[in-house]
Amino acid sequence: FPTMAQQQIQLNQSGFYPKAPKIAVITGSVSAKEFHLLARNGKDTVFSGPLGPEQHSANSSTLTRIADFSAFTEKGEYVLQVPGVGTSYPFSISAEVLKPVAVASLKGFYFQRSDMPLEEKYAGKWHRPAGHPDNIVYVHASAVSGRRPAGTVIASPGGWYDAGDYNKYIVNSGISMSSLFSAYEDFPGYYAALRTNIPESGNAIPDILDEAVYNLRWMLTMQDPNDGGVYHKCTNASFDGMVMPGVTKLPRYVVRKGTAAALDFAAVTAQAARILQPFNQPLADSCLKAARMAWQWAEKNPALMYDQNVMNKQFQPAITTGAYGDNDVKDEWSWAAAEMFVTTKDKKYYDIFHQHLQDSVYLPTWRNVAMQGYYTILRASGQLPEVVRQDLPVIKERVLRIAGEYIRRQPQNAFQTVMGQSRRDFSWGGSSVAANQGILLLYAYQLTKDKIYLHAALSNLDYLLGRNATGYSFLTGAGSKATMHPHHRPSIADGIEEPVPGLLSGGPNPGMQDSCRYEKTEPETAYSDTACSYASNEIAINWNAPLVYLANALEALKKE
Ligand code: 9MR
Repeated sequence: FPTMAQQQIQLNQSGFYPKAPKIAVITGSVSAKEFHLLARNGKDTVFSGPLGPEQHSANSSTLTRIADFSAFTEKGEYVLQVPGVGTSYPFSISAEVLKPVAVASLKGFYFQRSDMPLEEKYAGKWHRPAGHPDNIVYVHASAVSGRRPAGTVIASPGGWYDAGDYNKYIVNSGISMSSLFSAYEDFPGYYAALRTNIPESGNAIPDILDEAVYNLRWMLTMQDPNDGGVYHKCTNASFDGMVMPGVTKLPRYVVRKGTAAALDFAAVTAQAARILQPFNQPLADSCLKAARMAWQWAEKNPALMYDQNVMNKQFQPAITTGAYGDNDVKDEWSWAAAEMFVTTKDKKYYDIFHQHLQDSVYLPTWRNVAMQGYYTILRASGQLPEVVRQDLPVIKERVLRIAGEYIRRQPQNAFQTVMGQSRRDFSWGGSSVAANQGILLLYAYQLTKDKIYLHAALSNLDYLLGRNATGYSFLTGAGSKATMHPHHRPSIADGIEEPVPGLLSGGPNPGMQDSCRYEKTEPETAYSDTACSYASNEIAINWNAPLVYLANALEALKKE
């Protein structure tokens, strides 16, 4: 059990890169004026510094004081000591300190695989039999069409489970795949050498792509080959109980085709087509064909919104699993157009992207995906024709404006992270807000080479790994006090004390839409490390994916 002092001293529990900023946040009322860094034996003081002034957090009643030991750069094992408080968790300063986090976050996807056994040599003590085979899936009444009339059965095997539940949703797969593919495209050399010990490790394809292809093949089954439309999800009618995957045998359905699903699918398969070209030409070709068909379907059905409540009034059985409903698909058009253009170089797609440049652009979420297309255009900017280059200043300016705001407000945050500058950062899946802010800052860094952005991105990884008002590391298996009871069915049902590793909890969410026990309820403290709490402690692929990007990008960039 952590001591009182350990619970008062919030820091990245994994540790720090030697030359990077190093900050611990002392919470509560503290009278000491300085802090000390001690060698792990607790005897030798290697560094001392002044504690910053007391700050009142804007997101809770927490008081903080900052201990900044960035000036200390020697590798080793340490504890931080504050007179009158005590000593922190032990942590390391080393160039390798974040590598396990980077690898584990990607390996987390392997543990979400649905239809294959997780063997002990890859899954360790979390090995388990295969889950839902999804080789018999009913076309739901909301999704029947001419060639697939009522009663049609299709196969839709494979893919990752979305989260703590056992359903598979195209919209959420869309942004998750985009984050992983973009991670690869931005750092191909780094990922060529990254191994995560999955069954495909050692083939000629980087592990991150092998992992993504596992889900891609499922996504391809979600397209109706007769018309190019894409089903919104492959799901039970209602959520499974808290059991291991594959235990329940409830019927599975593919549900209603929609515009968001078609465009997210087009974006992912278009990106896959160009990335997989050198590794698997036939698969790349299939992806491009699928992307074009989905796009054409969307052109014919440009605003078919998924509204589960309306659907359930018309069709049986009622579907009550995750909705991922969105009533604005402008950003999906923008993103899909960007991916289609960069893969095909066909200017007709660019024209659509260009039309949407007048729209506002936001930090990426499953509902707001335009920024993913901005990133893709920026990445491809060196190879773009002149007409396209005219828009680049606008795209850069928008990314740099958001990043600039983050930097400007960071010092006012009582935890000095970028995460939490706005109360709204704390919402369902807020951990993905932190990770996506980090990614945006890394694009700003690549554009400017100004290290202020790199360091700000790192501050949000610090947030996720412990420098926050809850004192938890939100990544299972990482840190002295990490999430132990995520709302994740395998972790609940497997009888193993430790949760499945490498999964990112959603984090504080003052909405508290579950009715679980929360000890604290303010925006940055409304977190319940209980299996019950799906609103603050579920895990999800669209939260893990930006963490994969962020942690691995920092690893790839650490020499800079
Ligand atoms: O991440 C989703 C969040 O933005 C929504 O507010 C919430 C309620 O609709 O749903 C979240 O997604 C969940 C999905 O619906 C079902 N699988 C688990 C997802 C994470 O909690």
